[in-house]
Amino acid sequence: MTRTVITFGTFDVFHVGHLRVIERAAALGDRLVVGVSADALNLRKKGREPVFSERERMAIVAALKPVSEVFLEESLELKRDYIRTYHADVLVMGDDWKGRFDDMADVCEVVYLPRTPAISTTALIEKISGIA
Ligand code: C2G
Repeated sequence: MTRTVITFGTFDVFHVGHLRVIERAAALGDRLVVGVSADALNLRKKGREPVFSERERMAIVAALKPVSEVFLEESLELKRDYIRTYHADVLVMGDDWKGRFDDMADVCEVVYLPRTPAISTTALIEKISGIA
């Protein structure tokens, strides 16, 4: 039986922390499906537009070797539907989301992975803005 893993993220200004979580998520199963958060969802959630558009972010994530399939995550509230649609056996999230999706445990296993320290999209944007 194929074990499907699902994970979600914005993956804006793609960096090694993003790569590591995707690699570790993929290692938990046979097939990794990634929900890339929509521009509109980001605007609602973070109050700013991502640097790269949803189409660009999806193209980058889809090109990664450990990723089998990508889709657009339109709402945080639709997690249960996405898990069902993609027949996910495991939901993986970074531990900045620890506890937030425990209620999905009735439809799949829920795993929180530790974040890669000392790197974030926000810090990168600040660093690059300082150089310009
Ligand atoms: N991440 C990580 N280490 C970092 C930075 C990010 O492991 N240094 C992980 C996050 O924990 C997350 C993934 O990379 O699992 C994507 O991070 P973001 O792009 O910041 O995703 P976010 O905006 O939190 O969107 O449904 C949930 C959302 O779509 C998650």
